[in-house]
Amino acid sequence: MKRIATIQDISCLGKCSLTVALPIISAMGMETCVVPTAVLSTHTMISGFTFRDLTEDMPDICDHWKKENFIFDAIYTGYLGSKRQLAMVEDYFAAFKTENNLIIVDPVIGDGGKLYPAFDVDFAHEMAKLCGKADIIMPNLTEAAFMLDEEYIESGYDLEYIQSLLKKLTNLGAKTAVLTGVSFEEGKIGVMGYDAANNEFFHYFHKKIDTSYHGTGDIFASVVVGGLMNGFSLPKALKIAADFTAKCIDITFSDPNAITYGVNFEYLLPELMQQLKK
Ligand code: PXL
Repeated sequence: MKRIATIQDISCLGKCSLTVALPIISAMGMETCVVPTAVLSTHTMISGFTFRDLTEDMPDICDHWKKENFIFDAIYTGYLGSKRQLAMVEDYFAAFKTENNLIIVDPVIGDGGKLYPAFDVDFAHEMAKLCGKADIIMPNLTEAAFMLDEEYIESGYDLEYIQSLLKKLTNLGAKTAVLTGVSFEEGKIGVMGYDAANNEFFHYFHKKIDTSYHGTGDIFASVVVGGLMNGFSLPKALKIAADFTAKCIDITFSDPNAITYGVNFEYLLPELMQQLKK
């Protein structure tokens, strides 16, 4: 059984970070080891959230795992709360990177042209440094713009612009960069990736649903991790993840009784399992 370590917060209610990564990656057949970086009552988009910092536990967990010689097939990071945590995550990479495993960084710092409330431009630059240590990074356009000091362009950009962003992202040091939320035409949205070693671009687009929900980036990234660990190529894992995330949004949007702070991914997990058999 493959073993994944995922380092991100627990938002007790809010369907994001560890509360989606853990069920999704486990359901996809992997042992999911969690490093909770903080406990929040909800994600930071709901006002009044509580926050207990678990930074001090991070080095101890790392040291214990190292002492016991645990190995991981992937290390996947999501929302991280401070520069100190970024430095500690680098220690995890140093401790557990092997020739055969994957470091996957989802640089969760913002969306819709804005950084999340807890972050500033300086943090974006530090996150860019962490991306330099990864095999695969998966920013959205907002995160890419902030990490690269580029202007955020919401729409109307062309293929050349996206390709140049992808090249700049891999110039940070990551082997492969995937940009999410890319849209060249009305009604379609998807992902575009770049494998720097082979100078190859790849993409996948699907129908755009005109709404957004919190946590869908974490769902997407978790399914990509699970897909890769199931032996799918990155383009195939991206397709599975994009279709799954889009369907989660679709069924939530069309349910008048649905909650508004996240999507109903749980309902679709059995269908995701079926995908793995194909
Ligand atoms: O979904 C990303 C995310 C994860 N964790 C926390 C967040 C956010 C986005 O705002 O606030 C705590």
